[in-house]
Amino acid sequence: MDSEVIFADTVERLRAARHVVIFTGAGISAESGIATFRDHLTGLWSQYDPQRLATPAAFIRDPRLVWGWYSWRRTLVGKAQPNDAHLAVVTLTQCLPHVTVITQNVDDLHERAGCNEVIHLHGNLARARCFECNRPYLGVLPVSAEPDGAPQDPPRCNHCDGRIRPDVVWFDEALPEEDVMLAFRAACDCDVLLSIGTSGSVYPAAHIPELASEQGAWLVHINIESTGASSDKTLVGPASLWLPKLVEALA
Ligand code: BV8
Ligand code: ZN
Repeated sequence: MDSEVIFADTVERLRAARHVVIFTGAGISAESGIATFRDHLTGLWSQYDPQRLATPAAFIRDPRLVWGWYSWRRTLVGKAQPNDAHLAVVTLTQCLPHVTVITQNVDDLHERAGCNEVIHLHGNLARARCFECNRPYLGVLPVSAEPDGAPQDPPRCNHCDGRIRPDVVWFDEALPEEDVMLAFRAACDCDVLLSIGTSGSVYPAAHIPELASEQGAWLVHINIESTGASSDKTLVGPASLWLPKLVEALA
């Protein structure tokens, strides 16, 4: 089906929807200048594979390197602004009767755009906790001194002197149970699921669009390239193009 037909059908489905899920991945933040997870890393980090840095084993092996990478990413997120796609998501939450926003992203751009409730499946860069005792770290999180980031000593826990880690879900770590349950329940209940800027390659998060589609919801991907199962519908193009168009058509 071509994008215009998919677009027109999606507008009708959104108009009639009782419950809409908006499921986002790194692609929605790409136009805010934040590299996606599958983009090649740049500078100092170009020699590393994110999947090998985003693990407990990497942090145990080299806490300075891993903490330095997250400080750099936190610095980039702090400098970035929500883009038109994030803003359009906020408008959709305001103009549709019931919208659940679920993100795989660890940035806070949905919140800074004005989304009040966001289910973060993979945690949040803006928070940190103790690697040993899991207590939240309430100190100020350091930013990267170097423009490209650099290894950095993680702060220490006031309670047990353990190393502080980013409050994100690393590979081979369990996702937050409550958030997963809420996300899966929304996917099973919704009439429409917009899957925006995700390669659908990370589980269990990638089950969410599949669950929605299996229970009969209208599933549409918004991505710069065709994605998902061959039978899936994709609005091919940047999220910052398609989401404002959907908002305009619903007005
Ligand atoms: C777990 C936080 C069990 C950290 C992240 C084999 C098969 C299946 C699964 C597995 C397997 N082997 C291992 C697993 C499990 C593993 C997994 O899924 N691995 C994959 C890679 C094979 N999953 C886990 O380990 C999970 N935990 O299973 O635990 C368990 C249970 C009990 C007890 C103990 C353990 C944990 C997964 C979470 C990992 N953490 N992030 C950090 O960020 O540093 S995941 C990471 O990938 C990010 O969160 C990111 O969001 C996420 C998914 O990627 P995307 O968001 O899709 O981003 P990506 O770059 O891939 O794609 C971007 C897309 O945007 C592209 O399609 C592009 O075309 C598009 N795009 C670009 N620009 C735009 C655009 N679209 C629109 N507009 C644009 N402008
Ligand atoms: Zn501690």
